[in-house]
Amino acid sequence: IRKCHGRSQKPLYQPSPMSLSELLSFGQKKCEKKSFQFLNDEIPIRLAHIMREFEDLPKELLTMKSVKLVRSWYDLSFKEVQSFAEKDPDDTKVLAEFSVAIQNILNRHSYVVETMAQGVIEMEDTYGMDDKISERIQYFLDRFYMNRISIRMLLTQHAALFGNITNHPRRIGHIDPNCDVIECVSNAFKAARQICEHYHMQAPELDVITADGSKLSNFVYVPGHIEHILFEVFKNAMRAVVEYHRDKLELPKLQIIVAKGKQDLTIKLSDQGGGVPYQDQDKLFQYMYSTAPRPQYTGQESPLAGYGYGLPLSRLYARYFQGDLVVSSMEGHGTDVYLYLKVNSSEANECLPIYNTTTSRMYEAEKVVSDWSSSTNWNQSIRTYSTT
Ligand code: W6P
Repeated sequence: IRKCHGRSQKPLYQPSPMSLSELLSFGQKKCEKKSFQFLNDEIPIRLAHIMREFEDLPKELLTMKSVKLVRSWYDLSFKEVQSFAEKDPDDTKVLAEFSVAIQNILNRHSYVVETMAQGVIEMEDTYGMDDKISERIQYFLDRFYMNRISIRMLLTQHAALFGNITNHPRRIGHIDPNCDVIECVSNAFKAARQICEHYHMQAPELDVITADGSKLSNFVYVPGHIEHILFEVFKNAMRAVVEYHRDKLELPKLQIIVAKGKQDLTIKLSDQGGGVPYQDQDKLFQYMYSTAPRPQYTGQESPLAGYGYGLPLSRLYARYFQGDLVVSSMEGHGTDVYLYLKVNSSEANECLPIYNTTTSRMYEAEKVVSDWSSSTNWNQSIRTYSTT
């Protein structure tokens, strides 16, 4: 990233976050040339920011072969997009080549999450893992995967709008201007129930309630993201219920409540799966903490389940458009998960990691010192930095 300051003192080459409403109106214009020009500027910037951030990772991680492989994909894709910088946007042949290049990039990066996860495992096996390294990697992976979500959103949007894929009648690319949340709930539930029944021979039922006065129409969102998140949350809830009520003939139902207010559309999933101790609730969102046995890595399979990345990634999908995913549990009873989404598409701005000096300091922190007598998961730790 060139450190280049214009007269405005604003560094150049910063990513431009788009809101859902901007993405929607951009998509409705269906101007391939405009889209080409935007992506031509924006994709290299987003790639460059995260490629620079790689450089601050611990050497122990950077030398792992899976991590090197992932970086080589980013290098290649950066060069591929850059090669269009000088090309004529009015040439339809250029636009067609660009679409092919985009599809190649999407395919090349299909298994980035699994491959990075493998890299973390390789490092752990070689050097071990401690809290400091695990915290740094958590920080990086959240930013790295958020960056990836954002790039894939833009690229798949272009591919859906201008490729020869048949679109859902209502949708503009992946955005549904009248997103049917109840249908998302139902699709995610059915998919999760299939998996649960496959492994446990039974699965809890579901009650869906819409809060009084909630008119769920005209909600602009990406149904794929909601279904992805709810699928993960349902799998966790079902597993908890089935395991907590082992050998019982009847399982307590899951419950979904959907409410739409002025700001938030909230989807709450409640299970009676025995809950999670308060101490352990943060661990649900940690990449380096997984009770599941490690899956055999083949570089082929797509389910992430075994890596335990489902919940941290789902929270990133929720946060991507300024929402959130929050777990609130009662040990001995059950768990509530709240998925918060923005009602107003103009407030649903992409949440993007940007690389700057604060970022690099996050990786330099020598040790974390607590200013409370026992380590808590609610206080902000103070970082110390070496002066060398
Ligand atoms: C649990 C643990 C969990 C995580 C995410 C969603 C639901 C649940 N239920 O017991």
